[in-house]
Amino acid sequence: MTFFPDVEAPIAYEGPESDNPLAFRWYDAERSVAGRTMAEHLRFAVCYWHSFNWDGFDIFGAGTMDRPWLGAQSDPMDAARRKMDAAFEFFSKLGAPFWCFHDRDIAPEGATFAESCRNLEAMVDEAAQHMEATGMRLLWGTANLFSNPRYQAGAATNPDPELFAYAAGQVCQVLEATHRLGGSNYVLWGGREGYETLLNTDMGRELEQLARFLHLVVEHKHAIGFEGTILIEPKPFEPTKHQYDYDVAAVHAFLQKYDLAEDVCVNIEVNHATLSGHDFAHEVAAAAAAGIFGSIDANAGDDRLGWDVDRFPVSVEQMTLGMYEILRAGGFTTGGLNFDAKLRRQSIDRNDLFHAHIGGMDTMARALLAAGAMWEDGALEDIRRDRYAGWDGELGTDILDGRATLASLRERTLGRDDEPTRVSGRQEEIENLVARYIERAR
Ligand code: XUL
Ligand code: CO
Repeated sequence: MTFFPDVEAPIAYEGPESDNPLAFRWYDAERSVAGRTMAEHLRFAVCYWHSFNWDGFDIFGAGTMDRPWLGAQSDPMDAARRKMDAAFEFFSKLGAPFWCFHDRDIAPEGATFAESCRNLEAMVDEAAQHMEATGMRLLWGTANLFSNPRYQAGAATNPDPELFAYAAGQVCQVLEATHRLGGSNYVLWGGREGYETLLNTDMGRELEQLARFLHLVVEHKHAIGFEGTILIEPKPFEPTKHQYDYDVAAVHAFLQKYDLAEDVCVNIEVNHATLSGHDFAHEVAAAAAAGIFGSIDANAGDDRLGWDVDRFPVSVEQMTLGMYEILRAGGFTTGGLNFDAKLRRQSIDRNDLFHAHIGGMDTMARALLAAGAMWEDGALEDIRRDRYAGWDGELGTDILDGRATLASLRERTLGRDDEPTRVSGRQEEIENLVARYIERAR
């Protein structure tokens, strides 16, 4: 059975002059940019949840979309197999090399935990066969610790240790499934790891629990020989009023306090960055500076909406600034660009899934071209180097190497009767320079 009959496999690169809506105009997988192919730089992944589990329902109304693989089936496992057929048909026709899933996306929850585990194992077998047949790879797996009502008060941070134990069992199962499928990373998004009201919350205790949970995950990763990266996905709020993994800086402080910074990195989501009052580039730069940069959920928010709208990325400028920070950080190792993005509710045709991903991939490819050219020319790095040049001189190294004291610096300053020279920060000139790179990216 074919779910996407209108699309030939796989979507082809036709170049910027093409008017074919079902072709790439910028994403040319084998094209070399700044020392790697576009495919190697971008490592695109399609997410299962928004693209295959969602029929367009929202809190005000029912599903709108043409999603035959979600149609009623008497057996939930038959339904899961059908959905997986649709997903892998789409993946291989799109030509993105990776996919990502939650356990509950691919396998139905059973009446008991044991039945849920059996369902997941059976669907992991199916996934392994699909991956073998299509050459698809797994960017990451994750456990859904937020949808079932049992997790209403969180998972690791739950006031009841029985819930911690349940969640630990679930993560154990999904980490092993991810390992079996050759996943490059394992992601933990704390779907309800936060609080609704401080009035009933013991924050210190909940953070201790969360740290213990992460240590258990890291220990099990080593026990089973999983070589992928463990990633935390920061998000400031939604669904809870406050989430502990607020932003990259909060996650880094937490990892350091609990001695986890060597073992855990971050999966940065663009819309989560904007919700936390930062932007995409800031969060990547913060992660790189902290040495915990891992992977990206590539999507976009909406300037006027304060919730997680998960749009497909369309702004080359926003993405260029983020891609530039990714290149500065040395590019992806195990990470990649996962489209944790969903269609708008009125985009009801099956082919809209292709248009959305093609647009997202082309946006990121153009961003890579602009960022790659800036990086290769060293234009911004030269400016940066000049700006900090003093720190390589005698005074700068005396301070940084600990030879100067507060008092010796006072002596030095008392000895001068002029003011330090002020120089321009050149912001507008640099913004124009970046604009030229974006305009000329070809
Ligand atoms: C929720 C979100 C999740 C994670 C995986 O905002 O981004 O889909 O990416 O659990
Ligand atoms: Co995400």
